[in-house]
Amino acid sequence: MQRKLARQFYYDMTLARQFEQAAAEQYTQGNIGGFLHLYPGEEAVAVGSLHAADAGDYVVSTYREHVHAMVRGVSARAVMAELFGRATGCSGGYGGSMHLFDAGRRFLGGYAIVGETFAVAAGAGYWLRLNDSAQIVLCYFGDGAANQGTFHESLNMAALWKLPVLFVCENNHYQIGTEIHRHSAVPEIYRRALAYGIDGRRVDGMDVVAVYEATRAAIQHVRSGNGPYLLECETYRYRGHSMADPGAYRSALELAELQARDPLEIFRARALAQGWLTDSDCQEAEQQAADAVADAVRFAAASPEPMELERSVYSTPLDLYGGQP
Ligand SMILES: Cc1ncc(C[n+]2csc(CCOP(=O)(O)OP(=O)(O)O)c2C)c(N)n1
Ligand SMILES: [Mg+2]
Repeated sequence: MQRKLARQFYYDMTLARQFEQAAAEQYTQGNIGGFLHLYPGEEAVAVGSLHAADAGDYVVSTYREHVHAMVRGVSARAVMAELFGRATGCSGGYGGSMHLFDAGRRFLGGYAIVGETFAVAAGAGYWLRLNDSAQIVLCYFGDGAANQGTFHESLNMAALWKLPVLFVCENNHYQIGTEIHRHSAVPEIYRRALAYGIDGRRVDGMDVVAVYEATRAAIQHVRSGNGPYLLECETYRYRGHSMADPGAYRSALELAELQARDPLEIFRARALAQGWLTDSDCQEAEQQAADAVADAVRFAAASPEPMELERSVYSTPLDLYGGQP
């Protein structure tokens, strides 16, 4: 593996881990409102898969999408400011944690509705197909979302029309507090795609290199005009479903076992052993990530509220009345 890519993987996963930790702290301090779904444990999925895509490819994600946006190139500042609901956020402060968006980086959003992403991705894929575009769409979704009707409707149409969509399942084995064997008759999500004539496979989602390689092969399949593909990444989230969930439905033993397969630790050990990275490369990346996160929090806290808020809600701007309704 190239040193440059190895460093990028390690930096991005470290930034992801530290960013989410800082977001949790800011939420606890009351600086972030609404819902907040965090990604620790799942970093290898977004980092490995998005680095296998081209900058011109489109990305559709869920409400657990801070890391996808950042790997896509949205700055930590713009993401943190959006979490704070500030005008400098990537959605102008109107969206918050679940609605990050950056059209310039072809990041077509986080979506709060479970299963919403499938139809958005199929629509974007249809447009690309109509225009004979070489680009594809990467569509992220959770294991629970595969039980939604939109999953089946969208996969059927995507297969029928050979749409260039790579469906990436982030199978963390839980739909809020319900474990996969209790919510899914077929717990291997990739096998559901086979029913629609879509190829798919499973990959270890705790191994960033395995995710990267599997995604490259899957993208090659989709970009060559073979229609959609479903890549299922088996992963685990360390925290509760959201900040409102203490995650008491799973045992300390289960959590400890999965944390022992930490994607950052696995990659760090492998990169050092293979000579892709040195210890000081890793320390430098960790410091750089810590600085970027601290800077993002300072930036968000110092940013103004979205002053246009009233104009987007009321048909008559309040300032016509000198601020009095
Ligand atoms: C249509 C719809 N139904 C229910 C919910 C409430 N809800 C939010 S997240 C979630 C669980 C989804 O689990 P999964 O798809 O596995 O994603 P994960 O949170 O594990 O990443 C549910 C049921 C919702 N947001 N939208
Ligand atoms: Mg899940």
